Amino acid sequence: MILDERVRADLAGATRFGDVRFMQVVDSTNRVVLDSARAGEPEGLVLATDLQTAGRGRLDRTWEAAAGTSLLVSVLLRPAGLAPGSWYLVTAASALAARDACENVAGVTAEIKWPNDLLIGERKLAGILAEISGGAVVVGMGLNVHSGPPGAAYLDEATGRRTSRTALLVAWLNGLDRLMGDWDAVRERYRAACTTVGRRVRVEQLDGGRLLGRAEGIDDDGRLLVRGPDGVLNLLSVGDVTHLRTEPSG
Ligand code: BT5
Repeated sequence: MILDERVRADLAGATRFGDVRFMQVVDSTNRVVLDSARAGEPEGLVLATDLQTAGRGRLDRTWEAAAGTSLLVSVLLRPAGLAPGSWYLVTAASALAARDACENVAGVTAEIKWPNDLLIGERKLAGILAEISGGAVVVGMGLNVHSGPPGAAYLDEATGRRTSRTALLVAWLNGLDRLMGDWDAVRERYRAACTTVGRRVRVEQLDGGRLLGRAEGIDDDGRLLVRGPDGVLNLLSVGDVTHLRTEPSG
């Protein structure tokens, strides 16, 4: 991935991302940036890599990407003035900026599945992991560009040509910088863009439980509202959602 001085200088001049770093190989960009956050590093640190040896997903899962095929990046943010209950808006902004970057750079329209996966059809194109430490949020994104694991979507397959990871990174950081702080707009844009709302869904919950129902909305705390078959409205903060095409059978 090419991150030359001009790219860095442009980002430093136009956005809060004044310290954009690249490492050929790292265990996890989130791990490194989270350690920097804990050490007091200011907002604006960005770390991208070509290869992670221990890429993290949510809930102790792993993120897989062959060397040089994906945009693998983490950013350090310190969202001043945002109540802790509203910090989901930072990941919502990251997902919106990622969707916009795919649209503007590659011409690909991805869907946002709650809480912040990017999909093409029902296949996962990108995942976002937010980790919090003190007043910092580290947002990491893995976006499949030149290839992806079996069953995953990737941009070059969708477009039939090669999309620059650098161009995607620059677009994502510029978009994220603009959205940060504009929280009312983020809340509304995220609600409008999240295609989980209105769908029949299956949700695997943290406790191993499973819920089938219809997603009716997203509340002001970012929770997904799912009406179960018993008519009860469930408020979900975490969980794995599958969009269902047909009426669930049980
Ligand atoms: C996520 O987790 O979707 C968040 C992924 C965040 C990865 C980035 S890469 C840069 C930064 N540094 C890190 O260490 N992490 C962040 P989750 O919703 O738990 O999804 C993980 C699941 O997605 C896995 O269990 C696999 O089933 C699947 N998966 C793994 N790699 C994938 C890929 N490249 N494309 C699509 N799906 C993948």
